[in-house]
Amino acid sequence: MPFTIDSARNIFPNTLSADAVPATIARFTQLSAEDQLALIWFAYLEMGKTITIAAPGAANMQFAEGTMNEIKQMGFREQSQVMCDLANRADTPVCRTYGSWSANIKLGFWYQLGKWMEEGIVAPIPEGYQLSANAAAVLQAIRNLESGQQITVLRNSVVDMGFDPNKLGNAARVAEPVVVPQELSKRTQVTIEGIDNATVLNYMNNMNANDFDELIKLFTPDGALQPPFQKPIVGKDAVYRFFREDCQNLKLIPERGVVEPAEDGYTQIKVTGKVQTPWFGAAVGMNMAWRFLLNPEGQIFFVAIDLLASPKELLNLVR
Ligand code: ECH
Ligand code: GLY
Ligand code: GLY
Repeated sequence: MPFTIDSARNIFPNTLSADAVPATIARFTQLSAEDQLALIWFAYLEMGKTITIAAPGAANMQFAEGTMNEIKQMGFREQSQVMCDLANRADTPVCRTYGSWSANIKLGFWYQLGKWMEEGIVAPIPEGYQLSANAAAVLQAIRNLESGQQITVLRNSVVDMGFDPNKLGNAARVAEPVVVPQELSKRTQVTIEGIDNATVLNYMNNMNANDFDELIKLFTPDGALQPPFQKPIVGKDAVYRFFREDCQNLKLIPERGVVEPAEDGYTQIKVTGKVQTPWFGAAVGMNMAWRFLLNPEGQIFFVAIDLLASPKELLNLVR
């Protein structure tokens, strides 16, 4: 039987992903809005002592500016209410606007609010705020994660806030402008121990160059990409849109991999290595795996990207 997206998801089943991330988010989601905001505030302050976060670019922020200025004009009570609404995923005008934004715009919005909270322009977390026992336990769980997992918890909790985008429809989506691909002469080429497969090397190199037009050509028309802790994004159009909205300026640093034949002339390839996000640069290297399933023509039918449970998993290439 030929592969389906569902059966493809099970290639290299021994890959251990960082289950602590969704587990921590599930506990976080149970907390009150006040606790959620205070917890992120404390986590953010603690992390800020060791890693700096890059300021979002102006191009990124233009779409959030109207809403941010609206919040700036409000009194503290109203500002706190808006922030709680976001954590509660309420149905309000601000929550709907927020829900229409790409992940990076949501992160940039909170980055600015955080600055304004420090400056006293936006309502701070009340001095001496006491986290509930549950919230304190979740904060401790976050402290115990490695940095790549910590920033993933932060990112995913911010992305989950606001009105549910699935209820808004595609027309409402707002993302930062797409950058031009890097000039050919400036591109670096990855090398991966154990891998000389052209599709995999082109995948890494095109992603690193923001060359999404070339990158998408590597996929089959019904091909799919599964981001960490998400369902597969299916079909060339949807994957292309994901690249343009959510994948700019990533740095993929694959290290090693294995290739092996699969059924029906397909090939399965697992690669492990590091990934850096433009928000933290080289300060945070996330331990990642890519699990590719290529069709007999060498096109990508499926690729899963996993955040690994531990650095030890970087060496786990068993089939
Ligand atoms: C304050 C208190 C009130 C509440 C809130 C606050 C602000 C919080 C802020 C948080 C900022 C967090 C940030 C997190 C960024 C994380 C980025 C990550 C990126 C991971 C990317 C990966 C990419 C993998 C992929 C690869 C592929 O091959 C295919 C594509 C793709 C404090 C005010 C909320 C400001 C900035 C984790 C892993 C490799 C799947 C994308
Ligand atoms: N500062 C990182 C970004 O805008 O994606
Ligand atoms: N957490 C990786 C992504 O979906 O962008």
